Amino acid sequence: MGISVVPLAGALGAEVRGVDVSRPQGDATFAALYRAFLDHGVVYLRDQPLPREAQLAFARHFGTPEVHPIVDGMAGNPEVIRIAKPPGERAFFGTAWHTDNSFLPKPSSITFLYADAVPPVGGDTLFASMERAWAALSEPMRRFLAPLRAVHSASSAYDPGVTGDAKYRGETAITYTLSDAVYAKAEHPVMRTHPETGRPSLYVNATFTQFVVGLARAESDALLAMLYDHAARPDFTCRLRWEPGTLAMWDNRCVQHYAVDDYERFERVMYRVTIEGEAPA
Ligand SMILES: O=C(O)CCC(=O)C(=O)O
Ligand SMILES: [Fe+2]
Repeated sequence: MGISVVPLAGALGAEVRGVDVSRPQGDATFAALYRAFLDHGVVYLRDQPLPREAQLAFARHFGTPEVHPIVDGMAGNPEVIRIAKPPGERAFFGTAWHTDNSFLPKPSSITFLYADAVPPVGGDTLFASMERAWAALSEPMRRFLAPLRAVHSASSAYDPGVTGDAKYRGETAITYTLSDAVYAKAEHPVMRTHPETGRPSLYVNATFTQFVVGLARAESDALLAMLYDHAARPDFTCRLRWEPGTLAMWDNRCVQHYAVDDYERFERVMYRVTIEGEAPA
């Protein structure tokens, strides 16, 4: 049986059918899947029975899984983060627009997220095409932004002084370890070019981008607020409804995402693997 690709929305997203990740795949299958991923920014496969080792093995076909410098990985598999939300708690992981780990000098290229337990309704993930966002800016604005750089840091999302220290004291389902990585800074271009497709995209996000280098603070704040607003336009987005056994893979080099916090009463358990990226250019 061949692979088929069924788009989810006009801007990005597609379901890939006809791949059973738990079985050995030929090179042609990986090539077709990777092509769909590059074309659509985020792809997902339904009904995948996938133990952690198999998820890691699958991810390794696309690069090197990394260990998160702040969020604790699983005991036996440090490259896997268990994103669990118990019933009765509010979701906090990923509940704001971001690209994964843009605070690193080499931000994660790909994220694999596997749904193990999902609420009967709610807990969807939104994705936004930063290529669409870039292309929809006016030509003078693109010209202004193209040479600019911005500073990213994990601190506003991870500083215990800002976000509370419960996760650093092991009191939450997802636990963190305090290190210099929380306060480190990385500088990236405001417009990046995808290393494989050559397509330009807007590369700032509300979670990790702190300021645009060289602008006055008020200018930077106003500019970033406008860009965040612009990039979150529904026209550039798609929305993934998870089922147990759904495996998604998205491209952090050109896509933002947002984990919707609308299922307080229910449990949700996901497993995440990210792939080491390259310095944005
Ligand atoms: O739980 C989700 O839907 C996404 C969380 C997130 O931001 C991530 O896994 O990178
Ligand atoms: Fe994320």
